[in-house]
Amino acid sequence: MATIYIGVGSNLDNPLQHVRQAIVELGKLSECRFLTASGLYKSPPLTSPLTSPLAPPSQPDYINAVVAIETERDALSLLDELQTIEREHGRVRDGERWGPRPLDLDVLLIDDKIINHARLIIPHPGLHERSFVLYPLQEIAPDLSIPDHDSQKSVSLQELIARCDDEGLERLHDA
Ligand code: ROI
Repeated sequence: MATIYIGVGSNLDNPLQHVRQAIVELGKLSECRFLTASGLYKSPPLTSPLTSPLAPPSQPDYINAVVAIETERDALSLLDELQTIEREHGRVRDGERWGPRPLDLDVLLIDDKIINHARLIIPHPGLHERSFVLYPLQEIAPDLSIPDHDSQKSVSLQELIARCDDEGLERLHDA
């Protein structure tokens, strides 16, 4: 049985509602047991490193949360189901990497596995420096350690948080 952490994010068309509804839907994934959800967080959009930090924000603030589930399911079949949920929330994958979206569901971690697949990289590549992922994760799994793709060693969540600016992240309330 694997414990899987899933990042939930939205910044379009009533983001709070998309995130709340997505958490309910993650509770109903087939052959999965829902463990817990973090509170809801609001943050300014993290945009492409190529965008000037002085430019006005080009998209609305995000609402984020992290959910933990337990399952024996294959990671890619789970990814298919998550992408179906994204589409049901109006998400169109048009190849725009840093664009606004009604719902983003990212598989962040699967136990202490490292996966390098064309469709799925685990741990999620942005996880190490994204406050909107690290802080909600800390709330539900403070003792996590996270494997590193390069060194094959792991780093504690506490250490990543100590290195990470909170980037204007604000905890709103429980999910
Ligand atoms: N920025 C924030 N604050 N939250 C997100 O969930 C988020 N998701 C994204 C990008 C565009 C990187 N920026 C984000 O995919």
